[in-house]
Amino acid sequence: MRIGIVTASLVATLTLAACDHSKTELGTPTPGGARAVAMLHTADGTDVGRATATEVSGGLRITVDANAMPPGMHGAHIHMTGRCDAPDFASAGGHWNPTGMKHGAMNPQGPHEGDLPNLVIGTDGRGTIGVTVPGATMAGLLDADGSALVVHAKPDDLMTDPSGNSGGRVACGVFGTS
Ligand SMILES: [Cu+2]
Repeated sequence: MRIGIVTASLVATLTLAACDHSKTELGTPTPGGARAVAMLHTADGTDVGRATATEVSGGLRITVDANAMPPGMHGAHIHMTGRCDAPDFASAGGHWNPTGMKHGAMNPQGPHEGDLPNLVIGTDGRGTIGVTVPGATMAGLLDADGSALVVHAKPDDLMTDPSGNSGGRVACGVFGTS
């Protein structure tokens, strides 16, 4: 048994040594990192999935797991205010943009920290996003007025300020710790 423990700790040591460069690599999981969750719902209150934000090296890891949504591409962003008042979710405000950039990953003056890749919903009504947002912090996400994950009716062109021509807001969820 003792040999087993020594072997396990040796493997752990070697693994740490081998991955030493990862300390500064964007997106590396942070031990004990905080996590926030947003339950997504439509204007009529239907549950359509969830989003998570997790502290990682150099930023926040954002995931979206959506279901029962219309197939196709939908713009998805973190918006600046943690309020999802139906029917239009305008209460969530504009995109989370603490660094004062323009909208879109393809915009030379972008992106907003809240800009995410399009959410691609399949014929089964399901879709996911998994992305790391560099520079984003949990303290910023969960500031005094919070933040929300918003899914739009149309694709985000990832370029046109302020919201990529992504149309109306069809689902929304307020980030909170759980
Ligand atoms: Cu949006």
